[in-house]
Amino acid sequence: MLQALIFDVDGTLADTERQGHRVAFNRAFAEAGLSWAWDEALYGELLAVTGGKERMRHFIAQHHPELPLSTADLDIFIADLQAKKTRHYTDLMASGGIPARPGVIRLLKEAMTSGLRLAIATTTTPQNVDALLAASFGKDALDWFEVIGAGDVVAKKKPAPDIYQWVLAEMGLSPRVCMAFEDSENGFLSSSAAGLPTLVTVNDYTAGHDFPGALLVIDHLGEPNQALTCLSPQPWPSFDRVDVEALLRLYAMWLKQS
Ligand code: XBP
Ligand code: MG
Repeated sequence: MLQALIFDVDGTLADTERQGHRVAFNRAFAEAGLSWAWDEALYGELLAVTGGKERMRHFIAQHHPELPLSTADLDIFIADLQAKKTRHYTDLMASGGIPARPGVIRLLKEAMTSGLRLAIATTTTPQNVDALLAASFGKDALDWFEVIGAGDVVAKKKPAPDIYQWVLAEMGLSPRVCMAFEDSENGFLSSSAAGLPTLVTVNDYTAGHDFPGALLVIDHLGEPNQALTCLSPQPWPSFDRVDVEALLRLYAMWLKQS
């Protein structure tokens, strides 16, 4: 029986990358006196690397190998930039935030009413999760999630399954009684490798990604006045939004074939 829903954060709960994290990175670079600026196109490419510290390390290796820093100094340099960036991100959230994606708050509340347990499995930092939830989900939203698996709580980030495995262990659940919600190829690979059936809501950075075996690939979870579009599998019984009843149908179909 389906017991828990485990949500990714960035790109899934809210579309935080383009106007949130990317802007925060650029403000951190400026604060550090660096001329670096990640435009929307470059950021889309850099998203292939999950984790802000890992992404900056990749960017430096690719675009600024000339940086005269020893390995130890580079670690310190990146950690300092990430601290600056996290402060800028949480300030951005506090000053207006990024809205929850369509249907997310509705489904979370319906899931709680139905007795489904909720958790988060994300590559971003716990501070960023707290800031987004407080700004865009309401001050009690932090209590909705039994477990928040975030950032460096695991050594290997998505697409490795570690963060989902950590959350499952904390909840004492098998992956087969849970469902994951993701937005990106890295996230989908992570939840799938951990054995969870996964529903994907794409965004404009991930619409071209592949999600073989996903329960459903849709543009968003839908609202009564904002019907979703199903991208895969076609044809899917026509319905305008994902509610708990739809999740249970998807889960039953997945159980039968898995
Ligand atoms: C998305 C990420 C994060 C953010 C930046 O996480 O990969 O790294 O892009 O946040 P997810 P940090 O989709 O798993 O929620 O700078 O805090 O890493
Ligand atoms: Mg994501």
